[in-house]
Amino acid sequence: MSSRQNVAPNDLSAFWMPFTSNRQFKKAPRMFVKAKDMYYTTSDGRQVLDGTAGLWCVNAGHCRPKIVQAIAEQAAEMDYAPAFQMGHPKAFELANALVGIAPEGLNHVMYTNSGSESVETALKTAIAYHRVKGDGSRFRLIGRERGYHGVNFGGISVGGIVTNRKMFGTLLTGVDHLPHTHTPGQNQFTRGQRETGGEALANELERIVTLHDASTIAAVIVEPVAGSTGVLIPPKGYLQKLREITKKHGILLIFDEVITGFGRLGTPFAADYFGVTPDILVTAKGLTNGTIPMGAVLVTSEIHDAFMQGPEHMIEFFHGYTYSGNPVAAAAGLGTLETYKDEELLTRGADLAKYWEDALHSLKGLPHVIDIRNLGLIGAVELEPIAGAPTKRAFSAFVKAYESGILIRTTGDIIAMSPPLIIEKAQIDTLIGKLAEILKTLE
Ligand code: PXG
Ligand code: PLP
Repeated sequence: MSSRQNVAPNDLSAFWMPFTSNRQFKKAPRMFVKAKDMYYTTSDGRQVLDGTAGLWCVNAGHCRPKIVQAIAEQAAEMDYAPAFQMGHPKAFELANALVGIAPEGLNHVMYTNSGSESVETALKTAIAYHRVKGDGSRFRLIGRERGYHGVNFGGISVGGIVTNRKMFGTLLTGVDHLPHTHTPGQNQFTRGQRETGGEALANELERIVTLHDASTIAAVIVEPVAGSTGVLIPPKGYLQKLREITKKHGILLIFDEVITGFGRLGTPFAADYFGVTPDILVTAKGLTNGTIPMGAVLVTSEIHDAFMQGPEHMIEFFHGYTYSGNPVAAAAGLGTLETYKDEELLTRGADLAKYWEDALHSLKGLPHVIDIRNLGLIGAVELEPIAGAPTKRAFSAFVKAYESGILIRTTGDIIAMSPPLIIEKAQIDTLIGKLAEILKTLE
């Protein structure tokens, strides 16, 4: 078989790339052709240190042997089994393994193929749960400003990013939003969670409940730490208070842990980090280390059991995907969880978090840096936008970073980083050191 890995495709026009400035990219493409552990190799043969775990998903680092082997063996042994009315062992094994590492009480798993599908699954489950319990008037979904819950209709409806919403018509009805937890102009350069303001922000839910009445609200969905909109760290007490209010009113609490799941904060899930257990936990990304697309939605026995009624030959929940629990994806998930376990990666971030925090905050004082935020192994550096040209300064940092051998991510004028959990201290020094040099050169 011939290797095409260093051959640049000669026509880039057919692939309409996702969330990409297509015309700019195709004039000066950035291509990765190989990856191993902490590094990508570019099509021109350079090594790039991965400061973002791909897109927040390669938590164990790249091309890890157990995952590669699990995928190869499963693809050769059985490629696909029908997802509806048939099973195969690995989907069940993986569900058990997930329940084993999940916060207590989250005992049942539904599979999807992405974070976006996991979100749709969670929202539909929440509404249907109330209905099977005879509480069909609970249909409203409450999201949050600056929330990201993927790109499907339910997710953009509860999400809070105007560019992801404004082009797409009426979206879902019956949706309301909590205020976001960011306080620009105050609390800049806070390390980790800020001490104050958490309860007051969570109490905004009481205002929404008063407006709509609790009896109409099915669920509240939040990211424990907002990732995509620039790493917004909730103040202390915020999630605890949201849990208290939702419980009091019989509203389900959904944590979207697509980014925070699988060790990102130094605990298996953010639910563990904050000591708050939701009714539904949404995952994807790190579940298969970014290899084979797969998501999982974990729910309590109370939710699962509510559906298990009526004649036994009947389908209990009219929902699922052709590829739910796909054998190759399930094998990838098992190889991934094994790798996390062997190398204690789901808690490794706890040991590195302080070093990561100090490194990030060493950028304070550099040109254009107006805020730095961090928690676990997530970090963000917010830049002052160029007047009249928002996003331009951070995007220029991104391109310069790529050229100088580090991969960072930008959203607006915020630089976000979330390295693979195998990162070594010396690599943190390289990542932040190179970023510092780049910040000094920005227009
Ligand atoms: N929920 C959350 C909290 C996410 O972060 C999704 C849902 C959707 O997952 P899928 O697999 O459908 O993309 C996400 C995804 C970025 C970035 O750099 C973030 C995501 C995806 C791509 C880029 O901000 N988050
Ligand atoms: N569209 C059509 C015409 C289909 O037949 C199906 C599945 O059978 C779908 C969409 C949904 O695809 P998936 O199950 O992969 O989400």
